Amino acid sequence: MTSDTTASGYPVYALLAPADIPGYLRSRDLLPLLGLPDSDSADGLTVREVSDGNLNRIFLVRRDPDVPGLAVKQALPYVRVHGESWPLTPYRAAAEARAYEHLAAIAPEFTPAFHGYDPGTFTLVLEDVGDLRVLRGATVEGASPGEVGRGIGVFVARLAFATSDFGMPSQDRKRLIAESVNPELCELTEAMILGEPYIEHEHNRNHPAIDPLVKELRADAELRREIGLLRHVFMTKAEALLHGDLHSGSIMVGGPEGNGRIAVIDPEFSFVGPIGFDLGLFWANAFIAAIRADVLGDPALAAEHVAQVGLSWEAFTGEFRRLWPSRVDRIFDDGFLEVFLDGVWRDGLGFAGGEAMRRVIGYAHVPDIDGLPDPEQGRAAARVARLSRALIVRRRDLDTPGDVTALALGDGEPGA
Ligand code: SR1
Ligand code: MG
Repeated sequence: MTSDTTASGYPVYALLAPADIPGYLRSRDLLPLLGLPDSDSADGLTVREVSDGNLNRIFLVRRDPDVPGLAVKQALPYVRVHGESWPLTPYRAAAEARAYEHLAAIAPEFTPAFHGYDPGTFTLVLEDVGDLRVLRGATVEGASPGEVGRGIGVFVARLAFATSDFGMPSQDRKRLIAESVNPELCELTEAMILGEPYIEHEHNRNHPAIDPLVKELRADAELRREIGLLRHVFMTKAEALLHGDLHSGSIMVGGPEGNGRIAVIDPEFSFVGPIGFDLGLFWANAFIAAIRADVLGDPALAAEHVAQVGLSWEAFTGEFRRLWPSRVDRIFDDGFLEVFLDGVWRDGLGFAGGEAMRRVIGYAHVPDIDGLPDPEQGRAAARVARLSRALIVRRRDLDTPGDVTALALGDGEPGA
């Protein structure tokens, strides 16, 4: 190890500050993307830090503050929430860059333009999609989700089909699996979503109103067995390249109603895994949004959020079936397809349960619930936890989006 290398093995690198960004873009010859000549001083650029989430610094760089320019995203060498006490190597930026390259080729209409990766500073430069809104933020403000689920269903189907054994020859697929391994972030997901919430762990927290319920859940042998099965599916089922963190904070939508452009961002958790994981994360956050709306006394909005599950499933299966005749391996026949899709549905329900559960009893909570006043916050947390358990342990009996709608909106006993 040299003095230029950290104890974790990655090179020492400087963290960017807003004042560094114009010079940084100049050094990378990226000023022409902003309509400036290479030789420009870049002094006139405005830089705004919009860092969100736990893992990165993000800067928006514009010539005109009202006209989108470029986004500069740098991986931090730690998880932000605990200061620098939770180290994480910045190599996830390389995983994110790889994922963006695939997304740009497979689903460009759902992806911000990708302008390159700098391995020396673990920094990506992307299209600035700052004129869109983060779906979670829009949801918390009470916006309708519109039909965002349709777009997400098509996005997941395109990515999944193209990078599965149906879209790629077998040897190419093996190379994709090897190139896309993302050990550190997979381990984070295994802990955050499919591990820690089910044991006593210092990372966990919950609303005090659900203390007795949380105790019950951690002593629930059926739940523990099923989360173990889902964890193992996550660890071993290399079906297709995933986004890997497809919650509503990773989806940007155009317009307050969400009916315009959809841009999927932050694919740093990308790896080859079970397709139901991407759908499940999206569904979980639709359920959470629905429960939020319901406890705030807006059942019509709650129904719109839950409807995203059916819309995305319909769009996913529709696009997957449309692509099916182009599959590269004809040993897989139409009978196989039905069994395969059924497996994706049930994996998706289980992972939705895991994702929703961790948002109320694990480490990374969401403002959809934690931003609620009391006593609604405690009631919402209890509903999310009960619904999550039902999705995890009853996923084999829940056959249609209608079945889960009934559960989520409180018609079925476990979610009520
Ligand atoms: C410690 S990181 C917590 C969460 O943030 C990311 O967006 C992932 O969802 C991860 O689980
Ligand atoms: Mg993220």
